[in-house]
Amino acid sequence: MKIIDQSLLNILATWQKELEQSTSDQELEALRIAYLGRSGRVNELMGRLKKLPLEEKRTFGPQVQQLQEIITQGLHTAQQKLREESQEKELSKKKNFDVTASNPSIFDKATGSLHPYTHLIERIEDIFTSMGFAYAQGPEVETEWYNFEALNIPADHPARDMQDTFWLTTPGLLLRTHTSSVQVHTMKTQQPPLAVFTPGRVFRHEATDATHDFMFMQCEGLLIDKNISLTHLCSLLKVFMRTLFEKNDLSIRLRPSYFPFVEPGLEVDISCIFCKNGCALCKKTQWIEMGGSGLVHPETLKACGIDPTLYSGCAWGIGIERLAMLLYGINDIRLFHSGKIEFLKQF
Ligand code: FA5
Repeated sequence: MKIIDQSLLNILATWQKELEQSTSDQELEALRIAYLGRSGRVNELMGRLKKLPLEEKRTFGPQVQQLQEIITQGLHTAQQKLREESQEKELSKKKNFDVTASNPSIFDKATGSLHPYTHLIERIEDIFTSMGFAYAQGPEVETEWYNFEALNIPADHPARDMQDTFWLTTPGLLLRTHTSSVQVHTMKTQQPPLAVFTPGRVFRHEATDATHDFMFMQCEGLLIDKNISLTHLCSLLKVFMRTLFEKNDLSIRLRPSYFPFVEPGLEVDISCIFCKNGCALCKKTQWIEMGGSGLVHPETLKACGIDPTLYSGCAWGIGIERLAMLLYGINDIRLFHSGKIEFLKQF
């Protein structure tokens, strides 16, 4: 049946215009609701149809039905076309995908940054090499001899309890508890004079908190030559710390302490870099603890094949995270291994 009723022809014309303007699934759905939905135009016409006299119903009814079919078919065709177009687009995108092309917007956002460790170790390396020290390293899985015995800490020595150890299942093997074991490797393989620094990872079976981790980094400095004394240790520490903190008036304080592989053993403090009269960071003492140091014990020199009557040496070991925390204002040591992007992005 052909549509001849003017009001229906008007609806059809408007529908066709609106259909041409609909370019997305959402717009087509809105059109379907507006025309075929419960309160849509077609249902309105059905309501009108019910009220018409029988004679008019006979001519108007089939025209309304025809209109409904045109709209249903039109919507179906438009949806089909849209689907085909989007499939074609996807296909051509895949065909033309250049795996070698770079996307500058992604690279801008995803630029990596150096870990604070890398920053600090590079700085430490610069200072040591400028003082004539060479880089040295040793294994992280260590033997009891290198980690303890050669350092004058025999098996029954109470000093073993100072560093809680991760023992491996193979007897005599452990994860090194300090970089002092690298002193032993160096002295066993090189004859004095020697000057080395040894940044590296160490492990202790300890509970963690904001300033303690079970895996952290240390850097050791070791100088062996004839007539090395505390004066050398003091001045090396002073130059090292002043350069690292870029503070020419920074002072060093050495306090008596005990490490079996040095004699005397000394705790190294630096004057607080944040205050002159005491603050929360230095716990009102004006001093900040940095690490251990001392003159290499004759027993250690002997164990490593160096004659203590000819040579003497000084050594010191500092915690790298504790340094980084001071330098970069980091308040929790556990952040270093947290893998948190927000933390790492700041460096
Ligand atoms: C030692 O490990 C000695 N080997 C240092 C040394 C070297 C002494 C040469 C004499 C001569 P100590 O256990 O104090 O000493 O550790 C040195 C530094 O490592 C500490 O001052 C601290 O900065 C850091 N450190 C120690 N334990 C932890 C921990 N659990 N988490 C983070 N840093 C730590």
